[in-house]
Amino acid sequence: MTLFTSPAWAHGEKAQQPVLRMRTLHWFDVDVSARRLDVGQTLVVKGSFVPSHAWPEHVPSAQQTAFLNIGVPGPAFVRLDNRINGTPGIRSSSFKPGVQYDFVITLKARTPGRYHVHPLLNVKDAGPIIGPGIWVEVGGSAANFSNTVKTLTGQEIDLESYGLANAAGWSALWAMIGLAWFGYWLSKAPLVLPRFRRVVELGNDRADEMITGRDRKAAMLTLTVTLLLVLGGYFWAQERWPVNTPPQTGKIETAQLQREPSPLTVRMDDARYRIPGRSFRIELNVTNNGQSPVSVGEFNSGNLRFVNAKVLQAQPRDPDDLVAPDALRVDGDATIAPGQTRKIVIYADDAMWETQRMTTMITSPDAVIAGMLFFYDAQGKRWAVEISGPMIPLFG
Ligand SMILES: [Cu+2]
Repeated sequence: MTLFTSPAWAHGEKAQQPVLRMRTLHWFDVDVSARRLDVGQTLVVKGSFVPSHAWPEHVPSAQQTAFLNIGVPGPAFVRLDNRINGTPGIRSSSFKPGVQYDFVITLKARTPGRYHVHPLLNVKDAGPIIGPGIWVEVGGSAANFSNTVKTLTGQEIDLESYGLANAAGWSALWAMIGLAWFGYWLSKAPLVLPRFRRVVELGNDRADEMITGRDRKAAMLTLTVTLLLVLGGYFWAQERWPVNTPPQTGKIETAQLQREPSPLTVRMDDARYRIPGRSFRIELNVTNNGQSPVSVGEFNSGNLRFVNAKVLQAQPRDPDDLVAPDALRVDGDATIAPGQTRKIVIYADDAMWETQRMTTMITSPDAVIAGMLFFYDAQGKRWAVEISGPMIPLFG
């Protein structure tokens, strides 16, 4: 029982290959408007993601077709609105590497319970790529939930039950016709083997002799009833709902926001993961073309946040929030002055590498890692830079 109730296993976020977590999307600033709410109340999930430049060759890219959604087990919420850089996210879109997309998803709580709410991007042919999860508790009673909308023709409908009887009725009708057809042939038992033997005996040309006049009449009747129902159903629906539009399946282009160009150029020269120490050592070459000195405040990779406590204060919001508040350290002088180009060495050391099963990256045939580095100046202004490159595992 414990196996099934253990919350950390809820979505298999740990089961996703490290390469998928580190090199597809960098999620950051993900937050929810409330950690507790009641059925019928609104929950806003906000955050940003940047598709990686190091997107693996074998994984279909978000540049093709992708759709932003929320990952919670079951229909616990309904989605009221979904914006990415201000563009409505009702339809699929495509997302370019290196571009920052800010999203706002508005949900309404539907069923009471405790949910690990994740933003996720469904990438066509690749599957869902999941962002960080936050626990949200929904109280109240499911009976208080209502989900009505006004259609373009001014009709008020309840989406919880709209069209349900219609769909159930048609499904039942078709199932009955199917069963009747099946039943007719069953009534002629024995069926499969004896008839097969007859076919072999008579030869293919004369096998039709087994089909009687009554069989032909039954087939004709079934065909006529089927066609009449299809045609009748069509005319009935046209008559009853004269104005209708098909579900919209086209793609939409997501806007790109004007952002201040980054003054930083960062090259990853070397990355080594020391397995016994659960320690990532990364050598960087940083150029600061900005006006103010900057230092590294955070390394974010595969939804794990390694924070440099000297620069940034960040605490886990709940026990499953993957923030290590003091796990990033910079060797020697951490500040890069304006106009300076310098090598710095950072260490991201935390048991999270192990507990979140990131260490299986050493078994990947393509041991390339990627992550987001966040630089801060003294005023707290932040610059995000992606780094990527090959990683060498160290076993001792
Ligand atoms: Cu989760």
